[in-house]
Amino acid sequence: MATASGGGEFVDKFPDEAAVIKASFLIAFVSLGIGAFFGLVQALHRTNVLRVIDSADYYTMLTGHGVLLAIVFTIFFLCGVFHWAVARSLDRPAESALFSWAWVGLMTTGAVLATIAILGGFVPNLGMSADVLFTFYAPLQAHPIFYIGLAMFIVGTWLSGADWFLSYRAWRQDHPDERIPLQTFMVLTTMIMWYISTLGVAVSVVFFLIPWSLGLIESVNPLLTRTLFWYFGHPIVYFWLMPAYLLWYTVLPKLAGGRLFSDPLARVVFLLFLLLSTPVGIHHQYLDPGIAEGFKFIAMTNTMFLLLPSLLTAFTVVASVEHGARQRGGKGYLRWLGALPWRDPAFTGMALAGAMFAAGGFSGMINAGMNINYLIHNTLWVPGHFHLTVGTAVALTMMAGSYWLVPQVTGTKLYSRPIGLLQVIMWFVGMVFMSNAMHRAGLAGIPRRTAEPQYQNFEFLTPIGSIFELRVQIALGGTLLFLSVVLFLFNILLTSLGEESDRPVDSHLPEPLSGPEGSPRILDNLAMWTGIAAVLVVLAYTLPLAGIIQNGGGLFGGGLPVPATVSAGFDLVFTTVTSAFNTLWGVVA
Ligand code: HAS
Ligand code: CU
Repeated sequence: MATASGGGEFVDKFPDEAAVIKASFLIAFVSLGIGAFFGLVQALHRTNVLRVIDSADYYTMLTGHGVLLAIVFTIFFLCGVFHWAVARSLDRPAESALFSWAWVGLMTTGAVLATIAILGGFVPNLGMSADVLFTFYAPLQAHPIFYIGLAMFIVGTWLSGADWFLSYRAWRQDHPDERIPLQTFMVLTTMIMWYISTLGVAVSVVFFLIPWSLGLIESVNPLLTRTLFWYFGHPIVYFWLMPAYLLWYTVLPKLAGGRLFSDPLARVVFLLFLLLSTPVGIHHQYLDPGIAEGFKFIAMTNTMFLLLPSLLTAFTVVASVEHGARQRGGKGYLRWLGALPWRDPAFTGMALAGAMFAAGGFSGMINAGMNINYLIHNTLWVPGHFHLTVGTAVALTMMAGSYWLVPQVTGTKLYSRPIGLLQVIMWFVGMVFMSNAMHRAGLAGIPRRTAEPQYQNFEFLTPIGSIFELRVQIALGGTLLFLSVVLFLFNILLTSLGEESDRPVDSHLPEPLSGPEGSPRILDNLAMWTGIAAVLVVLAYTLPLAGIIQNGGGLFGGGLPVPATVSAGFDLVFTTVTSAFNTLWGVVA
């Protein structure tokens, strides 16, 4: 990692890349602003504190909130960070600036089209709407423009990955024997995971949802489009998380005054995500009829294995931060925490994001248990979980990271560190209120995805506190979060409009304490890991998909309703395995 971009600002060394990164960040931040505003309106509406929209428009807003924040903001920011990471860690510009602008352009056009289709929902006469939420599976149907926009956006991300692979290939020719620099390794493994997982949503959008919304086919098999969505819908959460992990592994230790504890461990973590992110999607479908319990059980087991890379991350990143604190004179079992640079908004924001992720990971473990999931599925618990994960571990890390990254690509000085610090703390406090109350509301049975959670003549009960207090916490938390975004955008806007700085950011990233040299070279064999990941996906999905197609009236549905528990696919495996076992047993005994 060492001296890759040593000397001078990133923008001076890689002006073309800096321009692409700035454009990606700009689109990310505009989406963040609009999405956060929608979030505020929803939080106040749901809690009955302030109602400025019709309840019917709530779903239009909710879709805008989800798509703009969870898809457009996160992924454009990812593209900016990855573009930065590849250029700096390979120490070379992209192969073709034109190609980079092509993916920025395609993704932007796609995002704009999808947003227009969503916002169309506010204007009934327009005949265009996409109130399908960010989980856009059937039977909800959107205007074709929404799906076409999404398809363009995803193809754009494929091209961005190609851009980074091309850089890597060119670098490899000049450095035939070197280990892949860590940041590039992280980018490439994440993109391979993305290629594998987006195949599911691409098939769903291109073969089913677009033809169906255009009226070319009469019906779809809803469970099939749901399953294809979740095939992609779980790995996308790690696609959001990996840029945050990239920053936690390679930047946070430096900001803490230390060095990454172990480079090989970081590689293993990213490989585990590549292997395990996709064959778990069915954990979003524990309550779907039409998928046999056995497949759900397999998805649960895989999900529990998938906790490992995050637990390893908790260990490695905290150890690296502790190393930093001790370098700064920190002592004791926990007293070292006081020696960390808490006045630096980039550090504090990322550290608070990590701390909240520990809680979000915990609620994820609860979601993942098949039986406990029945308690919380479709309740406000789930938004509580994902506002800690994507909404904090990812979003807060991205905002905090911006305080360190944006000045490197603009060449200007961060406008205000104190405002930055206030902003990240405000996010933390707002999220403590909101996510805690959402989790508790979920346990009381309050549903998610509804403008009218209060229902008439029905009273929800909570063992501790009161429903009123939960509503107040959600409204207060949501308001603080929105104000935090306003502060962030204000700070970044003034940073980018500021004068050129003569004191560049200290962008040098120190070598890890334990480098890649001693670790097996097989870790860098990307083709092999891709092959294994593909095999795992085939094993996890072939039979469930076959069952869904067979029992759900074929590829395009329209048949009989899906039976509640039967799955021919699983029965087939089960009987084959048991009869094989019996035969084998007969031979042995
Ligand atoms: Fe999840 C639902 C299970 C992680 C996002 N999840 C969702 C939805 C979203 C989402 C958006 O099994 C809702 C989708 C919808 O609309 O329906 N999730 C998990 C599990 C994990 C997990 C097991 N989720 C995430 C991440 C997300 C995300 C990451 C976004 C980025 N989730 C589920 C399940 C459901 C679900 C079910 C379906 C629920 C239902 O019924 O609908 C795990 O990956 C979590 C592992 C994490 C840990 C924490 C490790 C701690 C770390 C902190 C390090 C500390 C630092 C601080 C850096 C084990 C790494 C250092 C600083 C110092 C000062 C020392
Ligand atoms: Cu998941």
